[in-house]
Amino acid sequence: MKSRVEIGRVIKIISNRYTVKLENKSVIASPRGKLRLVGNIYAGDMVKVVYERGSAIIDEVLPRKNSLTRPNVSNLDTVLIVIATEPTPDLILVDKILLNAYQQGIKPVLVFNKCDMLANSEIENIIAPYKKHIDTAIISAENKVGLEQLIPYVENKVVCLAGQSAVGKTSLMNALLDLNLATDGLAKKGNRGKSTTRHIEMYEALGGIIADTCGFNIMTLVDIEPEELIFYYDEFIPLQSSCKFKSCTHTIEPDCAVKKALENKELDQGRYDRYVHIYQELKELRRKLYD
Ligand SMILES: Nc1nc2c(ncn2[C@@H]2O[C@H](COP(=O)(O)OP(=O)(O)O)[C@@H](O)[C@H]2O)c(=O)[nH]1
Ligand SMILES: [Mg+2]
Ligand SMILES: [Zn+2]
Repeated sequence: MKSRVEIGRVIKIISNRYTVKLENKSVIASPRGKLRLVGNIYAGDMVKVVYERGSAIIDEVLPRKNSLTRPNVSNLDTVLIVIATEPTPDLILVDKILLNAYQQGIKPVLVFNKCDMLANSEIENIIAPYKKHIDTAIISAENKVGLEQLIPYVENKVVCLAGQSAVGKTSLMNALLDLNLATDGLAKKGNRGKSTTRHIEMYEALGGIIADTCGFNIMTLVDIEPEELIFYYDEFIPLQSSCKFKSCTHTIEPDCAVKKALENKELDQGRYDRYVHIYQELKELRRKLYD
């Protein structure tokens, strides 16, 4: 007799227990063979589940659309990059998360939280350079202000929250789950917001699912060749052909159109300075790897 095969999404991993959300129910499943090795199954993975002697077995992981690591999450549509009035925004981290999102084909949205603590004009000044490149939202998770702006990025999507500690990621997730409760009554309350490498859980909200923290550790690094970094900065691309050197990295080369545009205040200095910082970090990393 051929056994029943179902396809579902892994939404919770605690040690070696995997919760798979199937069409109408969730099951706790054990992985087969090699899949049992830690790190082979990500939260967000679509998997084939078969039943043997009444137990659910994860038989296969379907190809991933994209992924972030440590904690491992996959098949994301949106990453909400959270910054806040305090702690002081770490914009280098924001840019690294952005680069990871671009590289993986995940839509990034910059969310400024704790808007109750700072004048709107000051918040606008901080996020202005980003507005040319990505969608932004100004919110207060605690006071549930501005959350409706996030609905299009969360509704029926697979989402993760990323950003420094204490910016309000868990508060935002709780607020989104409450929004869920208010709109369709399906929110699953409970032990929310824990996520380590051994315990990662995604929550159902607005027809989609959300992970509290994704790929945080790895975002201190970006897996991009230093010379390829220029292609991730859309404002550099039209200038490249005006640089003296075709492969100009816009750092130390003479007759650089990007540096000229900076002098003319046509580009954002902060964003450029962070580009140089990340470029040098990538160069240093490669030097350490290959020297
Ligand atoms: N004033 C204010 N504080 C907030 C807001 N959202 C979160 N917080 C506070 O920020 C702190 C860190 O929040 P948390 O959600 O744990 O941050 P996480 O580390 O990013 O998950 C907590 O004390 C929250 O109460 C907000 O909108 N306004
Ligand atoms: Mg948290
Ligand atoms: Zn240049």
